Amino acid sequence: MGVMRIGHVNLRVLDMDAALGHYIGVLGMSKTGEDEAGNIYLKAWDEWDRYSLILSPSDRAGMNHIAYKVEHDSDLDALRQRVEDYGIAVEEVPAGTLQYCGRAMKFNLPSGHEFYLYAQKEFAGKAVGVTNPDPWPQNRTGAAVHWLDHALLICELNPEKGINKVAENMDFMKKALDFYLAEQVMVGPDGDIPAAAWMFRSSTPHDIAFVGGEKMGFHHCAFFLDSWDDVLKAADIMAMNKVRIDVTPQRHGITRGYTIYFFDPSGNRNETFAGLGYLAQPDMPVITWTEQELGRGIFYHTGELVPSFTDVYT
Ligand code: M3P
Ligand code: FE
Repeated sequence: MGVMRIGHVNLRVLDMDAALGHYIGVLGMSKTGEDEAGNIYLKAWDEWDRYSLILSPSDRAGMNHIAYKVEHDSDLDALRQRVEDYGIAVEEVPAGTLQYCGRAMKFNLPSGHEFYLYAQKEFAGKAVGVTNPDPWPQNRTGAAVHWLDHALLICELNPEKGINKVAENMDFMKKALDFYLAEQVMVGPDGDIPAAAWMFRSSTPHDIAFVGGEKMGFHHCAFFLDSWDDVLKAADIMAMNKVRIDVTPQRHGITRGYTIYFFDPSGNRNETFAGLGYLAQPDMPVITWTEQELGRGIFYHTGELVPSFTDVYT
């Protein structure tokens, strides 16, 4: 079936102890590995693969790479061909290059973001097991996020200079990797410039999103929670732990998710994403947001764009 889902993100952090306090203590992830370079590997309780987050020590925040898991090893060769036919160079890296993973295909999205496809990652198992499991683990801590849900990447958009990396990424993801478009934002006097896109391979409204900005970067990665109650409690836990909250709990118009935006101690933005949103299917009509209603698309209740939200990213 090709790409199944988001596999992991690799974020750079300035202070590893502070980062672990955030991702383990506040979000409730578990440490599941480390390597000689000082990278720390983490998973959420309902994930079965060994990790969904790699934290790398660095002196500047941001994302090193993002990786998606394909169903079969043979998908890697098929997709490599498709990506190369599209005109993007692919490097095959041997097993273990991505720690605890099999061979992987590495390339850059048209926007420049480093992207991996892999088929195999060491199995760790869900915290509740698979035999007569409890609905959630009793020993969970913090917000106890269930899994890494999606990431949003900022892509260079400068219509005056004819640069639109959102449009280029949309085209590439669709044609080379068979992603489907769930929602888009169209701007400009004629409403014909794609400025943001939410795309999926699974059945949720997005597995990846692209938003136009001044320069490429990492806007956020989001972790799944079940319900609105869980989102409220997660915000309580963040407040108890003095986490810097960017946007308090509310609803997205786009994707219908229940959200909180907040920062890890290095300034990387995280999100909680709760609710199904809707069942995304390949034949679902694409949802379009106009420039006039963009505020409501992002923050449905106020309908107001918060400048810090769109301008601040790593
Ligand atoms: C989401 C989402 C922006 C919109 C973000 C939307 C950055 O994060 O999960 O639907 O404009
Ligand atoms: Fe999001």
